[in-house]
Amino acid sequence: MSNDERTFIAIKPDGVARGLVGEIISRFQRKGYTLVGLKQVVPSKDLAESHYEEHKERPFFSGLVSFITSGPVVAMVWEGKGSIAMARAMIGATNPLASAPGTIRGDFGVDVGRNIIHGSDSADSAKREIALWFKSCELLTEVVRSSNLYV
Ligand code: FUP
Repeated sequence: MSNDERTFIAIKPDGVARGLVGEIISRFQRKGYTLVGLKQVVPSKDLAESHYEEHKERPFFSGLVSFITSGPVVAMVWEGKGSIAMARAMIGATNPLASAPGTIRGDFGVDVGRNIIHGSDSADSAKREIALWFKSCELLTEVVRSSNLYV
């Protein structure tokens, strides 16, 4: 497991509108991860459809795309040991009502269609989503880590 594993995280329009950006960034920082990319964008329909292409046959797809394009999204890339799986654990289950308290969705949400945040579910998804949302020049190449975080 490498110390420079990267994952794509997006705070969805509901999370931004509800003022949860600082809280969410703080959780990843306190865990020990490093923010290597950050921007706020209102995603285009093309970007949203590509991001969620695995769900294009699902009944909730059009509602999901219209929601995700309805306002600003805070797109981020976080780096650190085990970041892909750990971010998913910190985010919680897809349905906030099934997410344990202590997770982001478990602490702040109640509706699957307004579940605050997205996190890549695998190394392949992380690679694909980072390339979809960010140009390589928008990501840090030389990362200064917190001291005393790794052996
Ligand atoms: P997750 O990886 O936890 O974000 O969940 P999925 O990739 O399975 O689903 C992507 C998004 O589709 C969810 F964040 C919310 C939405 N969704 C629904 O609106 N209804 C559903 O029944 C399932 C997912």
